[in-house]
Amino acid sequence: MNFTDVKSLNVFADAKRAAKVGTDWNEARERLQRMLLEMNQSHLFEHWPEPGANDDAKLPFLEQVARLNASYPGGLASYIKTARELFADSKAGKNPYDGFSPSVPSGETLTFGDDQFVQYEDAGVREARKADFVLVEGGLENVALPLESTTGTCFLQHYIESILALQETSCRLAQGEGPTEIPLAIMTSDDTHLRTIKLLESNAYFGMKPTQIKLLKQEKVACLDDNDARLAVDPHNKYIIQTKPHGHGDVHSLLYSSGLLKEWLDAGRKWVLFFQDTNGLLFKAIPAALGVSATNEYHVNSLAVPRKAKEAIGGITKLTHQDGRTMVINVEYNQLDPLLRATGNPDGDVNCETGYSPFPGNINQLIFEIGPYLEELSKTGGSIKEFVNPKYKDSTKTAFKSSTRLECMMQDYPKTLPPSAKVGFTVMDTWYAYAPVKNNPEDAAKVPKGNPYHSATSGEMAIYRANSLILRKAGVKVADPVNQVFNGQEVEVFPRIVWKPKWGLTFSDIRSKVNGNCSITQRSTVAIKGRNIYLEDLALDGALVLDAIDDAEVKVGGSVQNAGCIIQSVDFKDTSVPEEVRIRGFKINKVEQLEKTYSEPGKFSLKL
Ligand code: UGB
Repeated sequence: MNFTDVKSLNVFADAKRAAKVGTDWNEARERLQRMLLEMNQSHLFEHWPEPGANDDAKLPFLEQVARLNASYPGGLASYIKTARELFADSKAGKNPYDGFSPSVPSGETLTFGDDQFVQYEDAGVREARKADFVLVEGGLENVALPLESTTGTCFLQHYIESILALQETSCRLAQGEGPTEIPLAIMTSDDTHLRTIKLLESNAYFGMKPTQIKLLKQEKVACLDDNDARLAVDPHNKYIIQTKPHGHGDVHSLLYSSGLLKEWLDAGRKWVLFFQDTNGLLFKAIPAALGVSATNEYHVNSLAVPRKAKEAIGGITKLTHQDGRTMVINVEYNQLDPLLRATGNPDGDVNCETGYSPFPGNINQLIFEIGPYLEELSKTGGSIKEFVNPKYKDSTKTAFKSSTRLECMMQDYPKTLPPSAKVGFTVMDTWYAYAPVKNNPEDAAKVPKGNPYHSATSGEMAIYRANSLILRKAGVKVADPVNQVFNGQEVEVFPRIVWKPKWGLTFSDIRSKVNGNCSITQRSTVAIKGRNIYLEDLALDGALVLDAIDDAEVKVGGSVQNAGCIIQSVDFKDTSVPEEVRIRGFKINKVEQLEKTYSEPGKFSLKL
């Protein structure tokens, strides 16, 4: 077969079948095939039998090519061209930050609970009704996993309830002026789309109106086999092109092309808040961070935490070019070390005298002002600077260990902004802002000593720790933690204190709900589920669950002592236990707990 002749690649020998798919489709197919041949992709057709043979495989193959072509700005030709350029740069060892030298930027640093923090929280809550939330959820983690096992609340439920709590308080403060709902967009992928719909539908959208939530599905991109960007076919089926996720950077083009961003702006909305899938602490940081954006009029605000050297989070860095240009941007964790070494810091990514990297760690929680954001996307269409990360077989850098693809990251958005853009960042303490669940038990146990585990174990313990420390700041006597090892990870175990977002949206909210002399012992558990529950002179040594409808105001005091809930170790290799339990290395055994529920409106006083 002559591979330069597109006609000879005709799929259908059978004229009837060709007619069925239509002339338009056949012409489009021909254009696509011609493009692929011109782009040196004839290997895709080398194994094709005669026209008419194996049509059932050829047709879906061409449909996949058409999808890949349509979902990438500029089509596959542009994808292949960019890949070739990036592979050539990578082979030549070109530093993407050539000409720039890094330094530590200065940004807003917050201290939980001080006066300034409370003021920012207040400003943030007022502004929240004009906010839109965007969850990037195209990766493999699962927002259906519980963020803690005391109540079993899953990540998505917690996020939605937090947004609803913000909405309720913010709209009440605005007294009916302006928007009354906070929308949530979720970027899914083929890996997560259906399961997210199922999770939402089977839980009545966790209390949100179905119309408030929009799902935007990102498409995967084609994998590439070599420096010439030859499209990689599946080793088990040559009629399928291998694909992989393009990265969370897709969120910008999807928000733009779907028209959602414009819709939000037209409805009088002002902010977009991006967040990632499994950080159970995040919403403790949101009100103050939004307050910082509003007060400082930041077009872009990145949330950051102190970063341990070599921790797998990017470093917020000031880059100064030889020509005088500067920008404050995330330098990804795998690029920070080589950049530092190449610019006169022979030790690379290391901790300074504080025990942390001097560069704040990017937690990829970004707050953008919609107006300037949409204006910028109108110029770029939302495309974000891409990069490649091929793993070479040897130092000749000619062959890859496995196929790779172009990737893009949402935090790279400010890279193309003009110097006039107001780009800032906000550093918060890790204990209340960042505890993602990214590592399985084996990987977590391998994390360098002193660096965070980022596992289901540490993620859950971080919730109890944060809530304990917050209650302490609010005046409650919360006992010290004990150290325990689960799945090979040593963690501090604080009392298991959890509350619904509507109970404690901000620090001043929480402070107003605890009074007198309250105390909680280390072995205790408390779950607060009602908005208007007030703790006053409560001594807890055991387990207590409090629930009340919004119209019931309940004052709870006295002393509780019972056998409580006991933490039992579980081995992550024990397959008789469900995975969501095994990955944390423990389960909670509810031996004895006191439960009080108020389902009638009114004022109540409960003396235990
Ligand atoms: N995600 C998508 O929605 N689509 C994709 O194609 C890929 C991911 P990872 P990683 O603070 O935790 C990021 O894979 O590599 C979603 C930042 O780049 O967990 O750990 C996915 O569902 C890094 O600078 O990202 O690194 C998830 O919600 C640092 O900030 C999110 O994107 C780090 O996160 C992140 O995906 C962090």
